Amino acid sequence: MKKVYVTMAVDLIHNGHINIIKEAAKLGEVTVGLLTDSAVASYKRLPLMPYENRKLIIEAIKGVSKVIPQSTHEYTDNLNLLKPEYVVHGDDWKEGVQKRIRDKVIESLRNWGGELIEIPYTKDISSSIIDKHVKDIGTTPNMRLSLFKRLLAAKKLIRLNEAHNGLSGLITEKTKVSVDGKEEEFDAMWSSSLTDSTAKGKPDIEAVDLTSRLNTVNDIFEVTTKPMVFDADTGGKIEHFSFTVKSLERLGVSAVVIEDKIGLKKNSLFGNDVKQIQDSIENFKNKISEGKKSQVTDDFMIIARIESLILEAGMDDALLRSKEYISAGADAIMIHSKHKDPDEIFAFCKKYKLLDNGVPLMVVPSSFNSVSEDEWQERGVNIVCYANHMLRSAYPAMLDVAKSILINKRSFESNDKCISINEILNLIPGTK
Ligand code: SPV
Ligand code: MG
Repeated sequence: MKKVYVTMAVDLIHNGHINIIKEAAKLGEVTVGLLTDSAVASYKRLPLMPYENRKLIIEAIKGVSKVIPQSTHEYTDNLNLLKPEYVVHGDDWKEGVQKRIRDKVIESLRNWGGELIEIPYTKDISSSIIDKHVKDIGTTPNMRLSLFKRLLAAKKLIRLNEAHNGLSGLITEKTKVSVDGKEEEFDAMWSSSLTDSTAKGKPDIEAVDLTSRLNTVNDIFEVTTKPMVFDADTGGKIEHFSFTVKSLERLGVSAVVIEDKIGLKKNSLFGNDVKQIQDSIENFKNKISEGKKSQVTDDFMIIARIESLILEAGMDDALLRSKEYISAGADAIMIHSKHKDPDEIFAFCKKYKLLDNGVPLMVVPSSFNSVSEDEWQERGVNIVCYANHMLRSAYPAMLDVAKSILINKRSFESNDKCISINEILNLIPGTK
C-alpha cells in the first residue's frame, strides 16, 4: 500500500473534507496529520473543539487509517517522518496565506519522488461559511468561559481589547486585518473598571457596583462569542469576592483580575499622586484562596495584580508578592507600571522568568505603549491588554462633533467625521 498524507484542522466537518479523504483513500493508506490547537491558532481562530475531540471524529471516518498530530502549520516535520508517496489537498491553496505552505510541501516531496495531488475545491461549502453561521447562533457560558484557558495553552501571546458596551464588544469580536498574509484579530475582551465607569459618567473608584458592571458584561455577551477577562478592582471584602467569582462564572466570564490594594481604590495610573494603600500579603493571599475555593468550574482563572511598582514599593516587593500570590493559587500575575519607559517592567519580566513556580504573566501597556507584541513575547509575557483604547478614541471624536454642531448651529460641517446614515442603518444586522 502506498502512503498518503492529508493535513486537516477540522472541527466543523463538512462534505468537502469527506471528499478529500475519499479521493486520498483511492491512492493508498491515509494518514491524517491533524493540526494541534497551537498549530491552528498560529494562523486562524482556535478550533471550537480541542485536539482530542477532533481526533476522535477524524479517526471514525471511513478511509482514515491513522491520525497523528501536526504541530506546525508547515508539513515538513511530518512529511520527513512519513515520506509519503502522496500528499492530497484541495486546490484552493494555490493563492493566499497557504501558498507558502504549498511550495514547501512540493519541495519536501521532491526529496523522495512524492507527488502532490490536488482535488477540485468543493464549492459552496467551507469552514469559514460554517464558522460564520456558528457565530450567528452564538455561544454558551460554558463554552465561552473555557476558551480563555485553551487560548493560553495554544498561543504564545494573548491579545485583549477593552469593551465597555455592545458596540465596542462587536468591534473587538469582528475586526480582522491581514498582515503579511496572516489574519490578525483580538483573542478576548477586557472589561475595564476605568472605561465601564467613565462610559457611565462615574469615577473609577469602585462606585459602579457589581450589578451594574455585570449588566454591561451581559450587554456585551448578548452580541459576542469571545472570552472575557474582568477587572474587579480590589475584589472588595473577601466575603464579597466569593460571590463575585460565582456571578462572573455563571455569566461565562473566563478570568477575574484583582489588585492588591485596600480601602478607597483610585486608578493605578495616578500612582502615588493620590492616596492609595497596598494590601498586606497575608490578606490578599486569603482573598485569592477564598476566590479559588468559590469557583465552580476548573477553567475559571484568578489573576493577581501587583501594585508594588505603581506604589513605589520596589522590585523585590513585587517579586515576593508574585511568589506568595502564586502559592495562594493565583492562576496568572498581572504586573503594572505607570511609567512611559518600559525598563521597570522589563526588569520585572527578567526576574519573574526565574521564579520556579511561575504562571502566565499579563501586562497592560497603556503608559509604556512603545513596546511591540513580539517584544513582549520575547520577554516572557503571555497576555497583553489594550485596556482603554476604544473609549479613549471614541470620546475625542464625539466631543469634536458636539463642538462643531454648537459652533455652526447645524450638523452639516461634521458630516465627514460621522459614518453615513446608510452605514449606521446597516451596521447592526437585522436593523432593516
Ligand atoms: C482598567 O482598565 O480599569 C485598569 C487598568 O484597571 S488601569 O487603568 O491601567 O489601571
Ligand atoms: Mg481598573
